[in-house]
Amino acid sequence: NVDVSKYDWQHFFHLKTIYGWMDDMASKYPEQISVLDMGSSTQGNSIKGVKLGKNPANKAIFIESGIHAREWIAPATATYIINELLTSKDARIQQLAKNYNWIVFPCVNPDGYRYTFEHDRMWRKNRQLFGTCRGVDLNRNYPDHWNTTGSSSDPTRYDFAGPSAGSELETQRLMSFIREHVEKDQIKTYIALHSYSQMLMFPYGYTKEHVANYDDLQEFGKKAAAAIKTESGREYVSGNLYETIYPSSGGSMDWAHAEVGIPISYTFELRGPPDSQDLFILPAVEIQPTASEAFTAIRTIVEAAAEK
Ligand code: ING
Ligand code: ZN
Repeated sequence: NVDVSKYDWQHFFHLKTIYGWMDDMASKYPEQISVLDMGSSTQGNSIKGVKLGKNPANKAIFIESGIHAREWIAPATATYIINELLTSKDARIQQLAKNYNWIVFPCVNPDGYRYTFEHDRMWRKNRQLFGTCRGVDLNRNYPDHWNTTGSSSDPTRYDFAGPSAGSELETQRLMSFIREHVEKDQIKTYIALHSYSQMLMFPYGYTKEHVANYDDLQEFGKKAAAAIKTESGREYVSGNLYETIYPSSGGSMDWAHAEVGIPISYTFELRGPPDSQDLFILPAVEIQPTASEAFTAIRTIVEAAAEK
């Protein structure tokens, strides 16, 4: 059993604790938040999230994190955002909680996330079995120019795209959820959280060609980076994914933007540690400032898009 009263942003928590905390928040704030379930993963873990805000007239913002198991700062940031939207005294944040619905799934790769707590801290993929090795990189498995660049057909590799586009149950769960909710919930913004590199990126990952709303996405990204700089002094780079980090296909963001048509789509690379060999292992004291600046960036993007 899990003591969810101990949930905070000074520690990293196991999947069960995150889920227990979400249940706890839903019972504390039943008017504002409900728990959602996309269904089960390959190994039978639920993919749980929350919906904040119940005004059916509101547009929605969708946040996905933990697609890569070892990037622990991403789920921690997602729960920080949930908590801020529910409890902040800041009028600007309260406005955003009132004027938008927020759908947040902190651990879209629950098998991998558990594995990093229970066996191997540096695991990235899901835990699907392929002969003698395991794991598909779920952020290479989406059916948009699948496995055309920056991914691998070799199951032993960290960036294995899977045997076919959308082959993985976790991918299918997220795709069905988005397809079912995009119109119903008016999802206009899609944010995927990763670490590390301090980047705010938008599509495409698979080509350097520019998306139709490139200028808007670049403008919002630059504003968000400037807001982070003001808040913490950290430098985040903004740009299209292909030219900013590395060419890569089959990511959830490209799919959400190009196939589903969600106009405002970003992948954030959050902080890495100041000095370490293990760039995915962020000291827990960095959770609060990292999560805070990420939320600032998201708010900036949402507000900038609303003014257009
Ligand atoms: N970076 C991302 C990765 O999946 C990315 C970058 C995002 C690629 C979206 C493709 C699509 O490699 C990390 N750190 O995981
Ligand atoms: Zn990642």
